[in-house]
Amino acid sequence: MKENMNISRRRLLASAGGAVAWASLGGVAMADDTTTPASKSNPGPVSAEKPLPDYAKWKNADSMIVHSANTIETRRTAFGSSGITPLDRLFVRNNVSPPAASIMDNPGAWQVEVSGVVKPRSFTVDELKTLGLASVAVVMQCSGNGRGYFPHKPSGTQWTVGAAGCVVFTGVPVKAVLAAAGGMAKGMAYMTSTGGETIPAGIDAKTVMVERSVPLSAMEDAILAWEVNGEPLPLAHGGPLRIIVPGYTGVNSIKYIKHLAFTKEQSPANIQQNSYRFSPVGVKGTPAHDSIWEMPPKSWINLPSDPKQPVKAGKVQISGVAMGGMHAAKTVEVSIDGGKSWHAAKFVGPDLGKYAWREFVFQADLKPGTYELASRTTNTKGQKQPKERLENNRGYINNSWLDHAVKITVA
Ligand SMILES: Nc1nc2c(c(=O)[nH]1)N[C@H]1C(S)=C(S)[C@@H](COP(=O)(O)O)O[C@H]1N2
Ligand SMILES: [Mo]
Repeated sequence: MKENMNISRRRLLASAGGAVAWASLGGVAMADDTTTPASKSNPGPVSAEKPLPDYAKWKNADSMIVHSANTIETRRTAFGSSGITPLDRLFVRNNVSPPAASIMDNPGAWQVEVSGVVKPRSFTVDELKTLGLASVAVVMQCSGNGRGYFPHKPSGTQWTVGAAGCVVFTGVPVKAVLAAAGGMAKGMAYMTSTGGETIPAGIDAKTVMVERSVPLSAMEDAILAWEVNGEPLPLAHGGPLRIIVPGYTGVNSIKYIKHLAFTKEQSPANIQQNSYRFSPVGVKGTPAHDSIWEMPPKSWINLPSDPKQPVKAGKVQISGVAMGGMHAAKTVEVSIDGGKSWHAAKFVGPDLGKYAWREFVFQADLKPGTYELASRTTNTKGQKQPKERLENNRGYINNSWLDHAVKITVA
């Protein structure tokens, strides 16, 4: 049996479908890179029976929905109310299987190569720690968060709200690393990061490598991080070292970064050229379509949100999270009648900066009955969370307030 698997593995690796085969042998369908219909690649959102994979065993199982070994979502009722997502409840998403746990044996010795600079060189994490120190609270959110609400059932993980969390990363500003490498070489337009996954021989690297380019403007607040929420960055979240591109969707924040390059062009990797592109429904992404980079304003209600748990009539604290994308969330409104009327909600807890989300609450006095709860936010630039999603083939960037509304029963 085992031998047969090895034989077919070798065959698959030698074939054109090798890349996909490698990913699935690692326990995943390459959700964001295949064109498999949703019905085939995704059995649906709730799969409570699946165990947490070894590299994420330390997660709080009751708080998570395990879609697959590489796609693990936070339950809507499990975010907590402090505005910071506890690490053991933070979602995990890997496009391909993560590297071996042994890369965490000596995190200080992990090396990142820096190129497209005046003095190209490598830095160990220990060396980076001498160059600067910065902390930033960010919403880490998968580009496909909310994909489960698209009616055309895009292929990929059917995330609802939980492919997102707000955490504090600590590391060194990319700008300080750039200065230590003599500044940028002339004519560069992108900051390109490469993940530390080992790509098996026989596969065209471009088809599977996790390498993303973002415009140079994204460097402003970017850091190379080795710590999250005060803890050493675990493998599941990109340890020993990860780039954090605040305000951008998760895919742009490359884990276990092994190469940081300033480049004239965007990465030739498929994940840059054709995946994570905003293309019309039914049309595959190409370089001609917009890349999925900056996040728009978005909010949703977390509590109460369980349709199976009737809420006690009387005073109810309706709470959730609001993020502003590239600019701070400024106001949030809550509706209890499916968006017919709106009420101002209040922010709760500290303001952790423009890239963080903020907890909000609206206190309602509810009589027995059913209610449709929704929220919508506006950021400091006046950008509003829309009622409708923007349709696109792969179901990216869903910030529709209507899609995120929840029906509750008050008894
Ligand atoms: N090296 C590498 N970096 C990666 C990925 C990956 O597969 N490999 N996945 C990206 C995607 S799609 C997301 S949403 C985030 C998820 O980060 P998390 O697992 O820490 O929540 O990591 C990004 N960085
Ligand atoms: Mo993602």
